[in-house]
Amino acid sequence: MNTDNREVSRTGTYAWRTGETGGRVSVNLDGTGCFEGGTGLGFFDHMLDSLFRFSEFDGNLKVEGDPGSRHHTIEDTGTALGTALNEALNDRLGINRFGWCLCPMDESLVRVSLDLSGRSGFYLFTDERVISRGETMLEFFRSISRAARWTLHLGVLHAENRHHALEASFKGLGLVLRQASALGRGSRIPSVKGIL
Ligand SMILES: [Mn+2]
Repeated sequence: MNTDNREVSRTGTYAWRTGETGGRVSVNLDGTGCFEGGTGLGFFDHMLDSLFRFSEFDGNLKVEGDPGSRHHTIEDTGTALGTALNEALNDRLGINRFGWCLCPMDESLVRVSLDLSGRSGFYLFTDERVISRGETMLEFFRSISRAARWTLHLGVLHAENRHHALEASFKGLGLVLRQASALGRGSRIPSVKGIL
């Protein structure tokens, strides 16, 4: 076994085809923030571009979405990306594990806290006047959290504009992913249990 994690390529891929959507995705945790491809949903692609930019991961995504349902396209893209990220994180050896930030965008302020724990969870606090619990874009955070096996707390602390609040959420997730996935602990598993 190679215990020098810097020599292990931290990449993941996933391809899928269901009755609703299909596609393939590849990610590289040690990238430069370059995002290629898309889902055909302009606003969602803008959000994914922000996520990759600030995580400094490289991503290539080709999704044939469900023309009848944005919900299916967004949810399945989250599952695919999460599955690829889980593969790229491998045994999670040597990572920081935790990441957190307060991310502003104009009047909106979002708190993002991430634990690459190996346990799936998504917890939401939100200003329901602007981002309701039924907001379709939130399906992405739910499905990626499930597939990537991480615990994510998203808090929309203040918002007056949906676009700004969502963009701060995606940028914030990028920032905390960069922090939590960064290598800095040699060959240690960052858990007292010894496994993530
Ligand atoms: Mn924007």
